[in-house]
Amino acid sequence: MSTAIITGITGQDGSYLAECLLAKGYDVVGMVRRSSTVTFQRIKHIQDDITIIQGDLHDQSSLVDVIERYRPDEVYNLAAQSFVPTSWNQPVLTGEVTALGVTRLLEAIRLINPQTRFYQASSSEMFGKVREVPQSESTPFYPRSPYGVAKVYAHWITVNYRESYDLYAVSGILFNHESPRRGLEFVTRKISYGVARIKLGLSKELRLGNLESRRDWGFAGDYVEAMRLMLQRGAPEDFVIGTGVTHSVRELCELAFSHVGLDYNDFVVQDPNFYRPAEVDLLVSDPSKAVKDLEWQPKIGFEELIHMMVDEDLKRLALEID
Ligand code: NAP
Ligand code: G4F
Repeated sequence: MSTAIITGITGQDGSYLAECLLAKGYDVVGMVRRSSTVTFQRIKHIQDDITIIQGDLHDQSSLVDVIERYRPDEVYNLAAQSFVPTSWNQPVLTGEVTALGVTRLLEAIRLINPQTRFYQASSSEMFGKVREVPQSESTPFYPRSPYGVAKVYAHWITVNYRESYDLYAVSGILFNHESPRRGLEFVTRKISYGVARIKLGLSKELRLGNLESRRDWGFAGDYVEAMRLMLQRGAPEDFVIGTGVTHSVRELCELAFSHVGLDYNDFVVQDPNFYRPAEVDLLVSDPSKAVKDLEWQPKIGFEELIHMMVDEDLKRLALEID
């Protein structure tokens, strides 16, 4: 039985990846940081099937301890300060966790158990002000936020440890992926939750930022399978993962509101407070390498994804007000 450590197991992707690995028969160890309240909402249904250990990407000795204790076959580094706007308010923290945290983890693996296979959660935000359309593994990076800059560092340190120390270390360059477990601050969930609140009479408007920016949105449950596949190959390589289709935030609003019989024009208010100092206007992937070499395909399309998120939020809120 293989042992996998997931950092960021309490996050959206961590919870889906844990389910995916448990279904494949792995021993799953989740690293969580200490907090004053429990953050296990997304994993409470599988808590009895996994091992939880405390550790923090800020703290080298906690990472050494985790690797020494479990000597894992695979490590999936999903932990990060992952919200782009926060990276302008907390640029140093973002760099410490999202960039240097990766070096700390790679060092722990290199020194203690170099045969461990390592997955780094890289991001399409690294393409930023895109140099070509669509974006593939060979597209140059031009990050537009402290988060994007931190992810570029994390990407290259992963490549560097692979080339310097012969580690099986790979980087998955994932485009936006969403689900009913997405944090409430990200635009898809902000909209699905906002639509549900308006439909149930709990809110009158939804305040958003730039409606014209375009993203390649897929379903998180599909994307974690690609992470696993990247660690099962003969040689370590990086992959772009996305749907190859792009939509605007405005289209997302139209779809989500019309799903419950409403017109978004009656409720969406554009609020400059949600504009970013520098925007990523357009992201769209070329996932052909993953389709060919990983035999990976997204199963859930954009419309099904947004309907699923709105339906889940309606269900959850209806239970709360019952
Ligand atoms: P998420 O829901 O924000 O989860 C982030 C996780 O990191 C949480 O479990 C969080 O723990 C943990 N964490 C934060 N700081 C930490 C620290 N100092 N030490 C240890 N753990 C820490 O993010 P996600 O959407 O699942 O994304 C997973 C990863 O993929 C992230 O690295 C993200 O940047 C990257 N990514 C995401 C997407 C996407 O569209 N979702 C696309 C490309 C790349 P708490 O629960 O305690 O906060
Ligand atoms: O949902 P978002 O906050 O996601 P963003 O910035 O693309 O980042 C997410 O995807 C990355 C992969 O590309 C990950 F690496 C990262 O960790 C994160 O998961 O914003 C999407 C777009 C932006 O252009 C933003 O300006 O939606 C636009 N937007 C418009 N109004 C808004 C809002 N975004 C948010 N969060 N809130 C708004 O009110």
